[in-house]
Amino acid sequence: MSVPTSAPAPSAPASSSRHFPPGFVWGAATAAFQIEGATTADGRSPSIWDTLCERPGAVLDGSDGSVACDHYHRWESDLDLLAGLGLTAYRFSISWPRICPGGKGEPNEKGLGFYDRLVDGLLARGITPYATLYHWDLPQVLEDKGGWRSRDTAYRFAEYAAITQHRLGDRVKHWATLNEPWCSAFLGHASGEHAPGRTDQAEAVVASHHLLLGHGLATEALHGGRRPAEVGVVLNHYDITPASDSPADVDAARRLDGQQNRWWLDALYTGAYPADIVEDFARWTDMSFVQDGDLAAISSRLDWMGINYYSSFVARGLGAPAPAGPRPTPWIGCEDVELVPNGEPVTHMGWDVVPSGLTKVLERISRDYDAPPLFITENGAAYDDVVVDGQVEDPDRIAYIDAHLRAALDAIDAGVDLRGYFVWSLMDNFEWAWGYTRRFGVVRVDYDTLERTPKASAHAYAAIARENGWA
Ligand code: IFM
Repeated sequence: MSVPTSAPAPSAPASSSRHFPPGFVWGAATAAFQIEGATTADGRSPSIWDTLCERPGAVLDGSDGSVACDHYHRWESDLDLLAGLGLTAYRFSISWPRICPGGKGEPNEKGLGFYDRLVDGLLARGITPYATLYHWDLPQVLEDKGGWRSRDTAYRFAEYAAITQHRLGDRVKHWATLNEPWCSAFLGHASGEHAPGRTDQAEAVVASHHLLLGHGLATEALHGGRRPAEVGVVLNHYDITPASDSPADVDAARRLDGQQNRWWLDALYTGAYPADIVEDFARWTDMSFVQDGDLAAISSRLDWMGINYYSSFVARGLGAPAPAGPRPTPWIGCEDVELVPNGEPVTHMGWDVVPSGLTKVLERISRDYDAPPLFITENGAAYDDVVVDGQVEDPDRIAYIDAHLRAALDAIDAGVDLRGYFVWSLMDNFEWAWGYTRRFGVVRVDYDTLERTPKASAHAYAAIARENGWA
C-alpha cells in the first residue's frame, strides 16, 4: 500500500529518446476462452464459462464463447499477424477442457494436437511461446465435484500441467500456472460476476487457497518434468491509496491492498498468509482447510512472475463521511470499502488510467518481496473504437500503451528487473461478463465477418517494440 506523499515525477515527454534494456521481450497476450471459439470441437468438454454464459443476465450482451474470434480455425493467419507486427513473444492460454475433457484420466489427443500445431507455428515464425495453464476455464466436470472449493481440484490441476508439459515441454520453456487467481476466487465465488457465478465470501477464501495450492503443486510438477521449465504465475496488482488520512480510509486501503496484493504475494514469497487479512477473513472462515505443507508447496521457487496491470485504486472506508452524489459500488470481499474515482480519465471499462501506479507496483514487488524477474504479462485498454472505412484510429489506446511503457521504463531505471511486456490484447475478444461489448485488441475483429484489421495502436506498439523504446 502506498500513502500519497508528493506527486510522482512525471514520465519523460513523448518525444524524448529512451530505450529498454537489450533483450527486452515484446509480445501480445490472449486467452483460450476469449478467442478460440470451437467449444464443442475435437472432444473439448464444457468449461465453467460455457455454463455461466447460459445463465440469463450473466453476460452483458447475452453472448458466449462458441465462436469468439474463431482462432481455433484461424490460428495460422493470427500468427501471421503477430509476426507481421514484428512481435517475438506470444502469451496464450491452454484450454484445460480440451486437454482433459473428463477432468482426469486419458488426455485428449486432438486437444493436445491443436497446441502442438500452434507452438510449432509460433516457433516457425520466430515467436517465443509463453503458455498459461489456467485462464479461468475450469472443466465443468470438475466444478460439478466442487471446483476450486475442493482440494482435489488442485491435484487435478497439477496432473493436467504435467500432461501438457510432457507434450509441449520440448518446445515451450515459459509456463505460467494461473492467471489472476484473485478473479477466479473472488469474482467467481464472492461477487458471482465470473464463473462459476457463486456468491459466498467463505467459498472465495477457500477457492483462493486451493488455487494457490494448485499453483504450487503444478510448479513442482513442471520443475520436476523431463524438460527444463521456467515457471511463473500471473497476478493482477494495483497500487492502492487511501482517499484521505482518516483512520477509516487508511484501514480500507490496508484491507483492499491485503486482499488484492499481499494475500497472494505473501503466500508465494513468504510462505504465510498476511495475519491481518486472515483476521479480517475470520468472520467468514477459520482457514481450517489449510493443511501442513500447503504453504511450502505454494511458496516453491519461481523463475519469473507476471504482473497484469490496468489501473490503481483509491479506497474509502464506509465509516468515513461520504461526499454527496452517487455512491460507488462497494468492493468485493471488503463490503465496507468503496473505490473512489481519482479524477483521472477512464477507459471504456470505467477504469482510471494511472500509469504511475504501474511504476509503484513494480517497485513495491521488487522492494518488498524476494521476487524473481518480472514481466508485464497484460496491460492495455478498452476504448469505444470508431471504425472509419474499416480502419480504427485509436489515439487513446496509443496514449495508454505509450504512457504505461514509459512508466515501466521508470521502474527499470529505478532498479526493477523487468524483462518483458505483453500488450492485452492481440485482438478484440470475449471480455467475460461484458461479452463482446468491450474491445481491448490492438487488432480489430469484425464479429460479423471475423475479419482482422490492425488498429493504429498495433502499428504504434510495433514501432516501439522494433525500436526497443523511442528513438
Ligand atoms: O480480458 C481480461 C483478461 O482475461 C484478464 N485480465 C484482464 C483483461 C481485461 O479485463
